[in-house]
Amino acid sequence: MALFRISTKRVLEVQKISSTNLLRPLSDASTDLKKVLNEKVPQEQERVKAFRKSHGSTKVGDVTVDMMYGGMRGIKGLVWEPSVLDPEEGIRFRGKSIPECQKLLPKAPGGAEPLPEGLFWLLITGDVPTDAQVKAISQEWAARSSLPSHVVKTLNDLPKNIHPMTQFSAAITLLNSESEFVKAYGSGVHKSKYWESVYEDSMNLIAKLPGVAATIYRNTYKDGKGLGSVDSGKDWSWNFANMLGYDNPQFIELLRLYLTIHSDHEGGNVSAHTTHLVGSALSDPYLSFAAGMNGLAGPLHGLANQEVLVWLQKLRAKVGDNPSDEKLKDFIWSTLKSGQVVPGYGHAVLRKTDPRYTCQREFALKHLPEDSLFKLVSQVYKVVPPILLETGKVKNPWPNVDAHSGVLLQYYGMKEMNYYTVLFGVSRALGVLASLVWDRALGLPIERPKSLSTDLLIKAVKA
Ligand code: CMX
Repeated sequence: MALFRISTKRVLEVQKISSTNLLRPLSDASTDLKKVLNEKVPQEQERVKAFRKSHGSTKVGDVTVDMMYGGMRGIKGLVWEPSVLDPEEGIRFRGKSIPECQKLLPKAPGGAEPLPEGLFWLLITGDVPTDAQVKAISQEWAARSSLPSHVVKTLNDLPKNIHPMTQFSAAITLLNSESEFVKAYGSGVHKSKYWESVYEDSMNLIAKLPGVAATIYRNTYKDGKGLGSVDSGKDWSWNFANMLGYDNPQFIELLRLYLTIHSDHEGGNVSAHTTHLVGSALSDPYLSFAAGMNGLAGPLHGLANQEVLVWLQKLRAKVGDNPSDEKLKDFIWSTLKSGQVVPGYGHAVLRKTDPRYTCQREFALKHLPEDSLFKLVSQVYKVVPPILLETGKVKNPWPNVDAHSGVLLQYYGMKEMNYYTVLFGVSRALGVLASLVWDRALGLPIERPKSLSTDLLIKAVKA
């Protein structure tokens, strides 16, 4: 067995080289995404097969006792194609940073932010799409967007006090009545074809999520009426905003940015890993993604989107607008001393300010520089990191994506903070479902790592 070790940097380099070489854009620039994938899948299957043949027993890391008790931090144990997270630099989607995606991906007419449709194309194919390819995805998602009546009825019947994430997860689970994968599996389709129906389910699910999410929003916070119909001439975010009841072009631009940057954060985070794990049992994409959403609903993960705003409101109530740094510090220390986390700060992998935070800050500097809540968020950015460092235990004192999203939504009138994680969930579908298609295309098996009891671990270590 080859025993040389591969550093994370080397893994990233290899990933960059191989994706540039092998996931080349198709020469015909087809706007048919499934056709594009049909050509890529066999190439990629061959590449992985050859790689495993030559390096299948090469060691890529060690596992320590601390890693086992410490949430598996740092264990390289998953393959995830759409994105890789560098601790210092942040996320790269198929090798492209967020500023690169903002520059390269197609935009809506007159818009400045990337269209999430383009990001999805990039995540699933590895290619930067053309305007025509992105337009085709907008149209395809519009065409697939209708909701089955039992899902709408169930959502309409739910009490308003059910948390929006619970409603979201329940509706996604119920959507599995529509699963093409379930039908194909039931009819005995060969496993080499699984990815095709997983692709269909993924496209249908992504297309239906804005309708599900908007129904939840309007039922929970508005009069339950007024869901506009989907316009196939408009993009996914425009239609989502319209169904939510927002027509401010700047809010729609924000939504495009928001839905792009929350999409994927490599494979180890709770929502991504859960979707991948549940999918490995050949649960269909609806069940797999619903499981991932139940993980996103945790306060240490996606619910931090909501928790940041709850915390900021408490902060404001306590110290008022324009507080001194000293007053802010006292509040932050009181949060820490009461055994709570400062939401929106820290990360399991990142060791710098999250570029997803930075691009939202840039959006705020451009569109709402004088907003008082934005000013408070900026002051918190200055004051929190030194305090977290002073605790001596927080590995990353810098803000993550969740520290900035709420203030932008508040500015445009979406005040219902309990809803924010649903928006995160709609976006997260793009990354985890792109990955799920590749999981089945590459024939990845059911996931089943080995666990040990403490007694057995002590024995193993002594031996
Ligand atoms: N406030 C207070 N304490 C924090 C902290 C924060 N923002 N971030 C980490 N810590 C603490 C941990 O709770 C841990 O304390 P104990 O040793 O007492 O258990 C210690 O610092 C070490 O933790 P770590 O190794 O730095 O961080 P982890 O990898 O264990 O956890 C995360 C990462 C994100 C869960 C953590 O930083 C946190 O709870 N942050 C606040 C919640 C948040 O913003 N979550 C969203 C993350 C992004 C996302 O998934 O959407």
